[in-house]
Amino acid sequence: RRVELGPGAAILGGFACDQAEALLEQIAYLSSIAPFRHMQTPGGRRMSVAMLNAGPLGWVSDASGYRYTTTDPQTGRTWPTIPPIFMELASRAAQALGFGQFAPDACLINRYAPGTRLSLHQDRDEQDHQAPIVSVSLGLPATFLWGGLQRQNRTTRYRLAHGDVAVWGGPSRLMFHGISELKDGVHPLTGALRYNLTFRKVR
Ligand code: MD5
Ligand code: FE
Repeated sequence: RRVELGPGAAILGGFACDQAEALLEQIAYLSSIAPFRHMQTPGGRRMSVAMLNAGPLGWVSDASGYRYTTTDPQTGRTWPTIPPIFMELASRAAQALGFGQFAPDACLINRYAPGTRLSLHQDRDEQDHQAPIVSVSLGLPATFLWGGLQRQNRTTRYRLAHGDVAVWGGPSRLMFHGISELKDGVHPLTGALRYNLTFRKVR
């Protein structure tokens, strides 16, 4: 099951299903080192998505803006290492879209509870816009909004379910996108939560 979104972008349905339990076990471990937290937007609002990072670089947002840091501002320590099973999955997914040698240096883990949303945005804090972004959905399903290169372009909705992996590369890398308010529900592996792993090559 593969849904083509545009040039260089597709949803690989169920690509990570076999590894879901192992991935969730690693998320639990990572969150014991770098706890999930709600970051502040530059405008001073609390993000409804809870986040943690793994890898040499981690994405942070606060009153001074968005950036990548080598240490966790909350603990002063480097971010935990990206687990090998994460790296291997991200590389296989990128490969499936023809992006060879994908070596991400940042893994952002987003956690959604019912009511959580991620408003329309572009991912443009990375220096390397050639490398794709790989995202892995776990737990409750979500509605993904896929727009265009301008905020006001109309959006198309796609469902992202447990085990789906999406790859965004080439001209699709800078598209506006977001996640609609998560609906109530219970998933056998995550309860009332959705997780999304996002792999990026920042530098
Ligand atoms: C999520 N996360 O489900 C999404 C999945 C984020 C974020 O958007 O920035 O943490 S990643 C979806 C994505 C990434 C890069 C490009 C595009 C979509 N796109 O061109 O549509 O938590
Ligand atoms: Fe994004």
